[in-house]
Amino acid sequence: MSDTVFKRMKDLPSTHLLGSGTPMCAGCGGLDALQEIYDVLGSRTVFVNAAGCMTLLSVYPFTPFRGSWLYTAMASAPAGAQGVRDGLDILLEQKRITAGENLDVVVLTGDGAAYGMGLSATSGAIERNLDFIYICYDNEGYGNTGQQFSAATPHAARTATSRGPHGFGGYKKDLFAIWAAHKPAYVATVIGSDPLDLARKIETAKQLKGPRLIIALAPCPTGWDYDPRESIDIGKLAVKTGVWPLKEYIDGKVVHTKIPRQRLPVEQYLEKQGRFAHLFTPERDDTLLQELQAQVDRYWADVKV
Ligand SMILES: Cc1ncc(C[n+]2csc(CCOP(=O)(O)OP(=O)(O)O)c2C)c(N)n1
Ligand code: SF4
Ligand SMILES: [Mg+2]
Repeated sequence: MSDTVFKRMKDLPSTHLLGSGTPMCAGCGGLDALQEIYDVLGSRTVFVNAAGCMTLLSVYPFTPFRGSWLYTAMASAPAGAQGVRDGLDILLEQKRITAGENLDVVVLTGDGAAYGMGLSATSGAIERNLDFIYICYDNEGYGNTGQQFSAATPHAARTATSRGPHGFGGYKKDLFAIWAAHKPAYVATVIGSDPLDLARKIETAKQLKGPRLIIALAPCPTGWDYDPRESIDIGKLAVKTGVWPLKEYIDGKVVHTKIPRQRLPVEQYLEKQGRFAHLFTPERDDTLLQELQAQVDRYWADVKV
């Protein structure tokens, strides 16, 4: 992480969820998506959270949510969700709560937990057909600890642990496909900058039973190194360049909910972010830029419309 990023982080004004006194970075795309998701989910929700930026929303005994909040170890949120669901089911069976008092169990984690550390617990929970929604806000790195690379970091992005001339050498894991391979009830990608698409998908997820995943790309001014005012534009560019396909898996089929028919060049998305600055200065890295564009082109060439 560069000194500029830290300086910017220090100078940022704070924003709050539902009156919480907990400071988050201005322009946080994860918080933006969470606000929109929470609007649809409503207060009859128990959040089960693994360590990450959103953990800072709830500082015992306070939470900005109207519902409940349970904090778990990083790899264990789906196991925690199992315990909460089982507890609610027992209360229902014993008629100690009514169906109207039942709660939705919602795992909320970053990509570090969802794509990596918690994947084994997630796979087990899906196999057990656990009735839960998993929300992953994907800021493509371990944001809370200074943006080290995670299994969701895109190729060539600079992170605190991939500072070399070509950035991160690995490739972003396809969490959507990993979940879909388990044949769960629902999987969807969303982004806060497209609130209508997001709201419809959360409504759909809410109506279903069983394991359901929502992955929200979360533009992160602090970790991606850009001005917080650009968050919405960067989110829109992620969709318009085809970098972040908006899609859902339901009834065994994958459907793209927004198809960018005239895709913008990927570099319009990359050039706005300091984490990709080495692709443009001190001189253009045409090889890497072409590779990144080709990766996106290959994806869309396989999409049947
Ligand atoms: C087992 C374990 N290793 C490391 C940590 C330290 N840690 C706390 S938050 C965090 C980053 C989590 O990244 P992610 O899930 O992507 O959420 P984000 O911070 O980006 O919101 C890490 C590594 C931890 N809490 N537990
Ligand atoms: S580091 Fe990124 S994800 Fe974390 S609070 Fe700041 S903007 Fe949001
Ligand atoms: Mg993260």
